[in-house]
Amino acid sequence: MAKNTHRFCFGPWNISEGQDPYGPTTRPAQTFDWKLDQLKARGYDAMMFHDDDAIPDIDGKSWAVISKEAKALKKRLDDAGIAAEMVAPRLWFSPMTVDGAYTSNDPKCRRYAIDRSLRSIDIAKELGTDILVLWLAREGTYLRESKDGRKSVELLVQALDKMLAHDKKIRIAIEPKPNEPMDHAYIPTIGHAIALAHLTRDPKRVGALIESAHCILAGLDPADEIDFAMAFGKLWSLHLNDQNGLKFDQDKPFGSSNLRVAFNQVRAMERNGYGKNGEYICFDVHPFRTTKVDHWLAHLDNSRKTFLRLLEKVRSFDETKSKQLIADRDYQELDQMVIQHLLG
Ligand code: XLS
Ligand code: MG
Repeated sequence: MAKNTHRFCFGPWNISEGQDPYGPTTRPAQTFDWKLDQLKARGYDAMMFHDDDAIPDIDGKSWAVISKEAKALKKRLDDAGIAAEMVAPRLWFSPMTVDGAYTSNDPKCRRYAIDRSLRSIDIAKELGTDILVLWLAREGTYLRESKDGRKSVELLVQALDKMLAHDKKIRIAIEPKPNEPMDHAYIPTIGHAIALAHLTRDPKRVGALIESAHCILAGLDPADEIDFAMAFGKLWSLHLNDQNGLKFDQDKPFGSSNLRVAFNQVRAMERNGYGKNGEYICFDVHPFRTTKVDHWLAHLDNSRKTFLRLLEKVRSFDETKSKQLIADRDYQELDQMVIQHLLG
């Protein structure tokens, strides 16, 4: 197996209980401490946090209480030797974000979203990470006529500017996704995220997070999205997983649907040096609903195992031969070479 030169993480939500829109949980709820113990036992390096993973019932708490709880969590993480990779405000649950967060048509709701984001930045600081992840879940529409797309861009920029002004060190990684829960999201791809960064007061501190499944849902190749973001020096986090085409959001184990697409993602990461500046590899994967309690964490073990096997495949790929085939425009043979290499 390839030498593990990468650092890995996942979030508490990746040990999910099996509920879907059509049925209840299939596994019992576990405590946060149990999840942290599992993460550590599996040799992971860091945990990702939604703001309310870190501070449950965050909306009802004062900053004095939040800061005390964040400090206690930091100590718990330090004792376990686990870092916090990022904090992400969960802006899709509250009644205040029914019609969007930063792009809601209601100014009171927009204020709520910004205040909660600033709080998440303060929590990130307490937990020792400078990365705020924004999955812009409800920034979009079910009905295009219900919002003004141009105004929505301006509202997003205003919100980002407030966050950047709030903390001079924070870096914002936008996690694009083209749909679900919305029909159409405003920031569906990495190109949109990077373009948005350039309208803000400090473009250097606005970058991106790529999730494999989200690229596939946009009809794009995640490897191209990785190359694109890294050409701008803006890939600050990565959610590896898989997705079987244009279906519901599946968050399958990495490589589960398309090994070749997974291979090309690892190849893009390698050629761009992903991880050299301390970036983590996060697996945003979920167990299948059918998974029994006994096998509850296997999707995380398997995703990392597949990643490491593919890393080996990337490093042993015959680059000289592939260059010759490219020079000869023999793409048919190149195709077969990749297939044989993956099968071998
Ligand atoms: C959902 C997203 C979410 C983010 C974190 O589709 O992937 O899990 O990664 O807010
Ligand atoms: Mg994700």
